Amino acid sequence: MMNPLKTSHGPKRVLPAATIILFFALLILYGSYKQPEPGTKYATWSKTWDVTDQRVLHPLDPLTTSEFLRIQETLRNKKLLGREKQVLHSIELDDPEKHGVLQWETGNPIPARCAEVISSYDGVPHRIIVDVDNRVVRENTVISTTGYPPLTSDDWKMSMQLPATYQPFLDSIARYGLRLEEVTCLPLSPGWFGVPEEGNRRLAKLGCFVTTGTTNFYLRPIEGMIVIVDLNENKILKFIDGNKSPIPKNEGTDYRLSTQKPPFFPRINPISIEQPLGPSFTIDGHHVKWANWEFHVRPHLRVGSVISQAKVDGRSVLYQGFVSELYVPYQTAEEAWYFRTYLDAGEYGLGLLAHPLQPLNDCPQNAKYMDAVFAGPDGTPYTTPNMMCIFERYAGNIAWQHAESLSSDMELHEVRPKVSLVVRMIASVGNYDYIIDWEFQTDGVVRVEVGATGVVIVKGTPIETMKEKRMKEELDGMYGPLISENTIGVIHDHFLTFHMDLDVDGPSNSFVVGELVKHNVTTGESPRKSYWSIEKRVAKTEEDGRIKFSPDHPSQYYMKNPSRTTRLGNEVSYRIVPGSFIGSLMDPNDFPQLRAAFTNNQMWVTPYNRSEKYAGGFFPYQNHGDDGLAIWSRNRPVEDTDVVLWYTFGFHHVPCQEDFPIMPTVTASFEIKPTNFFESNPILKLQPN
Ligand SMILES: [Cu+2]
Repeated sequence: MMNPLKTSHGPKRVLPAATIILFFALLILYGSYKQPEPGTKYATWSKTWDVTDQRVLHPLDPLTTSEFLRIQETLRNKKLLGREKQVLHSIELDDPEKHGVLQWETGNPIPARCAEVISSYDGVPHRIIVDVDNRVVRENTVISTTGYPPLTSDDWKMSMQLPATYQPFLDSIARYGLRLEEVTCLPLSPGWFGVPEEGNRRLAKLGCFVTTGTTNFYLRPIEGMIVIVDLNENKILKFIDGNKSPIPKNEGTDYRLSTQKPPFFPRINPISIEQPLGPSFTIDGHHVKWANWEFHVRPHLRVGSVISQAKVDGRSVLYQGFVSELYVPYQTAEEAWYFRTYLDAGEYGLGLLAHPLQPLNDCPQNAKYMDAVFAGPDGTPYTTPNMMCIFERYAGNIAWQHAESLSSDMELHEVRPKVSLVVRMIASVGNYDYIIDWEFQTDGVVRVEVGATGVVIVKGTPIETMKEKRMKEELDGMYGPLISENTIGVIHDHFLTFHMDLDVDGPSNSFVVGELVKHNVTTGESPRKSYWSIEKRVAKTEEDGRIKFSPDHPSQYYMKNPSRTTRLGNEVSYRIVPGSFIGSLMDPNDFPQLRAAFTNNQMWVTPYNRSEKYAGGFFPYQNHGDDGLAIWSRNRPVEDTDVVLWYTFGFHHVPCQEDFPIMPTVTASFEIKPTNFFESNPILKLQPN
């Protein structure tokens, strides 16, 4: 089904001004860009596979174009839009109450559609709930946390223009021999460090880059230069110009195919997945059915994508899952760097920064695509086409197999190929790109995988190579390895915290920690000296559900339904299977860590609360750590009730030369796995190819 936005009769697509500025900035930067020679395409892709549907078929369907227009009209009528000193930050579906969604069945009337509007008046942010169908404002409350909403398009535009009017900045770039048009300064979120002179000001810290000779300006920083801007007063508060490292050269920084010179990489022939009988999944609006799975999926401005009501064999597993926050602290204490401790989802917006996926390369040939409709700065809807893709993955792996070789009178070899279903979106948050995949397997496993790629943010240095002997102070002052001449890849972390509202066979669940315990054999009856077993305990309160992983004290973690057992009397559960995990090495009282205290544990379990969605708080921008998961989580009961699991994983990133000029994707993942959920292997009767 085609998106009505794409027909000539649909409303005009309006991009937020920030996007427009970035677009023009990129156009200028791209300067001499030439399209690469089109290669022979063996795989083809048809736009008629677009699946975005603008009807509201499910209570959790995202707001449609006509709903956005109705909200815009309602806000205008109530004088809540278009007012002086008014800024619209976001409009999203206000999820209906969970019990209403759970009771809803296909064919029932859709519960009242409400939108959550975040808008500031004279700098004071409000949360406004608009009843979309009845065109009335249901609530209008001031949001009172220490943080601010993400930067607006005007903030971007104004702050980027300020350095050009500031003489010390102009003098400084002249000393580098740079012209104004060769330099761009981008606003960075400043974090919060209790610095008195920053007080209660709304700030951005601009980092400056040289744009000539490359599209990859991130690799050409003017090191040590930071322009601190007061966003409310439209003025430069402070200019830091502390380091006079040379600007790293532009040779080798470009990653576009059109700029590469031979010899090229050995040719790999085009590859695609053939599905002569078509895909095995269906999408009705935003509801996906495939094999033994069904779920709802929608784009989201802040968190990128939301999976809801995932059921296997008609039994509920996950009410809702999404990236709750993404914390990226850089590990240097220098003046131009210490504040770079980003909370990307809440400070920038993963859905806002999602690019249209490129068919055949971002997603395989057999993918279907879903558009997103969001509201621009004046409330007018616009489309991000192909924001998500859904495809069946066959990577040549095996779902199960056995060949019988010990018994000579049997010739047995049974094998089943592993095919899974992937839901993907990619957020390009400035220099970094995050590939967020939800993979549904026929055996009931759900794998959440995040890939990180893009450009490593770098620090300029006078050091050209590591071959000369260096003073200890010089090495200590690097804060990361040399990844190219005069270019340091600064050490940092990526923490991804997922909100996983597991509802295993129903909403009332209990979290179980199964400790693996060593026992000594002391009876003398066996040559063995030791063995291990599992000792389970049920988390009664939030405190019991806070988990720090330790390889020396292995445990297994389950979400069970205490009122369901298998025919054998085993407790029906899903196991949370950690993949790569990391813990923060920062001091828990360090300012960034106070704001990202949700990363102090790898797992938290909290009672379900409709308002507790964002681990870093509602407005992480400059907040003081006074809102978010670590604040909500006290010692509430979590046994046999509706609970949410928060899972943090990610990477410690010590960059290396291979990360230059663009980083090969690294991935981290975790799984939820049925454990005594089914009576036996659920894919026993899977058909072979
Ligand atoms: Cu990294």
